[in-house]
Amino acid sequence: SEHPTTGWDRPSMRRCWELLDLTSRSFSSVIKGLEGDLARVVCLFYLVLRALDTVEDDMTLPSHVKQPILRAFHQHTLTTGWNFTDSGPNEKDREVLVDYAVVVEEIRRLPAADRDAIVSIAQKMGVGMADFAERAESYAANQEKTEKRGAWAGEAKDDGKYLLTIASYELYCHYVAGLVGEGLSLLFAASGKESPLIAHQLELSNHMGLLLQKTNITRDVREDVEDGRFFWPREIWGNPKYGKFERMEQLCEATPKLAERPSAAFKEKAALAAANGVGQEQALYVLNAQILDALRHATPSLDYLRLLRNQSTFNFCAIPATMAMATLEICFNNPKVLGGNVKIRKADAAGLIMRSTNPREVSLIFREYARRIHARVTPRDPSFTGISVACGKIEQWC
Ligand code: PS7
Ligand code: MN
Ligand code: MN
Ligand code: MN
Ligand code: MN
Ligand code: MN
Repeated sequence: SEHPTTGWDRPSMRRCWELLDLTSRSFSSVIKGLEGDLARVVCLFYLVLRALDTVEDDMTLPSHVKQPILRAFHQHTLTTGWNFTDSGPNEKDREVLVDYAVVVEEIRRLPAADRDAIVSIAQKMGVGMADFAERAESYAANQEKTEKRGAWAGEAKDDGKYLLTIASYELYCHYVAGLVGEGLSLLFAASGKESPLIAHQLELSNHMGLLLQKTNITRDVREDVEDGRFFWPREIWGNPKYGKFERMEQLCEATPKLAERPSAAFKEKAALAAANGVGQEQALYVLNAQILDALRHATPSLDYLRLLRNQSTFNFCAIPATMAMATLEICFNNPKVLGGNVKIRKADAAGLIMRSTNPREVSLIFREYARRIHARVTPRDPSFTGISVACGKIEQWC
């Protein structure tokens, strides 16, 4: 029979487990694998953040609706009966918001330490998302004016449409993923299954979140650009050592959409782009620079994993991390990233789930992917030295 504390006896918690399966492609099984109560607590944390992210992602919501919801989401999370039914019909996870009252009901039942951790992370994340969304909004309002500003110059302030600096890219990733790592560490410590010290390893848990988020943002570039979302920082893609990109959209323009046959006109356009320094070869240099930037988080993530003592929390953290390394490896220098979405093969994913059970094995997996990237970088690539050094460091870490 089910462990009583996982809440199978309550209709509201049953619905929450269903919502987890409906909305999570990668986290549902690792969350269910957590020991005892931690599975239920992390499931609820996931649903709160999934709901918040659905509001953030909904480009059909006007700013005067989106802004206050993001900023007060932590309060809604404690308000009995609260829900939100106005998400755009295309939001894939809108059900979590429509049924949010069951999440609220279960959050209110949690021990205070768990509830406070979840609510305070939701507050910080919601405010961070709102701040970034506000920039995009002010861009749309002043579109002409902003587009006339110079290209890559390392300006201190983001212009709204694009993230300008690596620092602002990291701040955005901190809000949407570093804070998840921080919250999970708080919940691990509160459960007593991990040392209380893990809750204070904010730098390491942030690195772990950034490894995952930067991998996701790098892999999803085509889909995100087509949706009008520009997460790669101009400090990387606008750097003249890779090409002559003035708009982030140009990174995908010289590559046909995956599974579509390029027309003669398209090929002509792509050749012209190459001649102008904004072709596929240059876009791949930018992609590889994005991957190099993500790889900086690999060794600190291994350090974080080494602090874990519980088998179920270890698996929960290690599986997404090895998946991220596998994703960086298939994305490296791969034109398919610019044309659409690449995914790890099912069998490879299954192998990683089996193997990601102890720090030594995980270090070996990281080393293997680092070696493969290392072996594929060419001296022509402006990131050649950087990639070699970064991969060498990962290969030496265990
Ligand atoms: C609470 C497990 C383990 C110390 C909803 C796990 C979207 C990459 O492209 O949904 O939108 O489909 O595939 C997860 C650190 C966060 C960071 C972030 C909460 C690791 C809201 C996950 C997941 C910290 C913002 C999934 C960062 O991407 O993206 C729980 C340690 C949610 C973790 C988002 C992204 C997660 C993400 P897409 P996905
Ligand atoms: Mn996803
Ligand atoms: Mn989002
Ligand atoms: Mn999203
Ligand atoms: Mn994504
Ligand atoms: Mn998405």
